[in-house]
Amino acid sequence: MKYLSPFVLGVAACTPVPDPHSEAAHGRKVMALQEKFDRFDYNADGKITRKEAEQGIRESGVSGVTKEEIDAMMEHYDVDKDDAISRWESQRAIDIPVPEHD
Ligand SMILES: [Ca+2]
Ligand SMILES: [Ca+2]
Repeated sequence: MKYLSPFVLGVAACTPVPDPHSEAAHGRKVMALQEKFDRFDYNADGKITRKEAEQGIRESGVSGVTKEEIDAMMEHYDVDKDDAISRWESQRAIDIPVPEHD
């Protein structure tokens, strides 16, 4: 199973840092994630629904994302299973790495 992470993908793309584990790098990641989160949260209710995630991925220009990959992503991030990714859930994703795929 492949886990897709638009947050982490976007963060990685815009914040190349020499030491990804430093405090400063972590701070930058969190800041980049906040921006990403706000961009994906189209109706600004503090949660990213599956629909918003799909729209965000599409508008990010990420192609070839399947429905199954979005399902896996939502499942991975949506800790409390309310079918939406809350801000704290997205922040948690930074501290708990997304499983690597082959
Ligand atoms: Ca929303
Ligand atoms: Ca949730």
